[in-house]
Amino acid sequence: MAGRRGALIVLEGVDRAGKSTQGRKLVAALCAAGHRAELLRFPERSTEIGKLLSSYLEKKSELEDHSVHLLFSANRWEHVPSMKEKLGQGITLVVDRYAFSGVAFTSAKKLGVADAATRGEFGLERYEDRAFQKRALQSFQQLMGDSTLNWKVVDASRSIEDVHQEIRVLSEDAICNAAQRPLGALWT
Ligand code: NYM
Ligand code: MG
Repeated sequence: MAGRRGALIVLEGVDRAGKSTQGRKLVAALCAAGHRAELLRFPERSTEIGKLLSSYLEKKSELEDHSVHLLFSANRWEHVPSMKEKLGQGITLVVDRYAFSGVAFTSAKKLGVADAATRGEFGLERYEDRAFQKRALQSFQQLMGDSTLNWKVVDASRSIEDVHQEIRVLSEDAICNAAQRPLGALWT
């Protein structure tokens, strides 16, 4: 509806939970239902900052932990102006990871100094091992407990289609509710 802002829908979770598949299907379904919706993902690897992050994740370069955390954050901030503009125009944004991944993955790192030896599994990106992912999941669970945000937990172990239907219904609700919340509140 004209004058209404779009919803900011963030898909969070551990690696290989199916976020990217679901994000693509969700945007396609929302567009088919007549909404204006676009897909974004973080890290967004195409910018200068994104390239530094991509190289780090691919283990082609080393970066100090605090600086890499801030680069992930900067990579989100460099997109905030265009995100706000789109939301203001009524476009719903489906975002494959956001700041919660930033917290969950950095804190998983901190918890894991003792077993850092699990790294180095050939062919995998940094962080993509069982022990690390388990700690990231614990971190996500903590974030959900503390947060006043509107989290919905979706069981991703079901079929792609079942998960999709649940996310689609939740997203339609979020789009209806978006108009009632001021845009500024999202970035405080
Ligand atoms: N990641 C992602 C972080 O460590 N911090 C962040 O702020 C974000 C957004 O990047 N293992 C990590 C989580 C993933 C990795 O993401 C690459 P993807 O979705 O596989 O491209
Ligand atoms: Mg990945």
